[in-house]
Amino acid sequence: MTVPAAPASAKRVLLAAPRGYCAGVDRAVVAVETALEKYGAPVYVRKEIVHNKHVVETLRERGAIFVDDTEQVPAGARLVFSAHGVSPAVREAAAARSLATIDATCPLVSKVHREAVRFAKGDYDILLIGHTGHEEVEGTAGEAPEHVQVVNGPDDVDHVVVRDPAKVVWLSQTTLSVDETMETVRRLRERFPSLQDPPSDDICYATQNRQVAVKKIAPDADVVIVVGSANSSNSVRLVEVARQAGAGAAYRVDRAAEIEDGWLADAGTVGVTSGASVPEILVQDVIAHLARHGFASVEEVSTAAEDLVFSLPPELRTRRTAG
Ligand code: 0CJ
Ligand code: F3S
Repeated sequence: MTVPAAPASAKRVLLAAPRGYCAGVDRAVVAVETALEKYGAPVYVRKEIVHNKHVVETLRERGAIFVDDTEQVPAGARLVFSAHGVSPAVREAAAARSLATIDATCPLVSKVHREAVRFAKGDYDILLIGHTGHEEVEGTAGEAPEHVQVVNGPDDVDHVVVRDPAKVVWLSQTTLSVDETMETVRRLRERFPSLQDPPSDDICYATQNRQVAVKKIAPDADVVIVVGSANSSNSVRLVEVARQAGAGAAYRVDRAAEIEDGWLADAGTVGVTSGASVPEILVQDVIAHLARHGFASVEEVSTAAEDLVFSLPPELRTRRTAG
């Protein structure tokens, strides 16, 4: 599909699709909502359930208490693990406090955990491409700390030291830039020609689809606005991908009020997208803001259809009565 050309004078919005919530985020947010309904407030959540300010504030108002550590949760209370996953050490710490845990880890993150466990059992050196300090990376690395080393990107490759270059595999965080990760892998393979690939893509379908969609609109956009929070890896990657794909400029905002008039002053076409942890209401607020600034025409540019849905964690599934 080609992006329709705009008349020279028209101000328009190109709205990327897919954008916004992925299956794992939807499941995690609904898990906290359901836990609040089922057990009543408070429900404790370890870290931000997803990396979005609006989501966290809304759930906090409804009775969720966000903590950094299991130590902050009263013994015996109910604790939800965030979509980004946790290490076995965190699970053990929760069990030691007799916490009733609900695991909202995205199944696609759990899949990477299983890969790490499997390759560690085979005594591989595991090169985990991802961002040091990100919760997902801490959780995955924590499955096999003796075998995993984190590679932060292409410039980190020269620092990698392995025991046996013939027995090395790369895995990755689910929310990275596909292009940058392929460059990291290319450089790793230059150093370790026997480098093994993961059994399947670790960068998830939602991350990939949102990057493909923003690449489609970016070359025609004077400005791309990405809705997402500053700590949302996949949202920040969308800003970078938009710039690399030819957007005149690209900015991240948490909400419409953060859009600066100067960004729009000389723009004819504004691209809009959102990260996987971003509720659609925030995008619609941006669309309304742009309409008030003369960008009344909105064309959605779709590069994929998504219909994946994950079932809730088992503790929260409603039982069907027989009959
Ligand atoms: O790691 C994940 C399971 C992705 C969750 C959705 O996005 P977000 O913004 O909460 O997290 P990232 O910082 O990983 O993109
Ligand atoms: Fe899961 Fe990917 Fe979303 S790993 S939480 S489907 S961004």
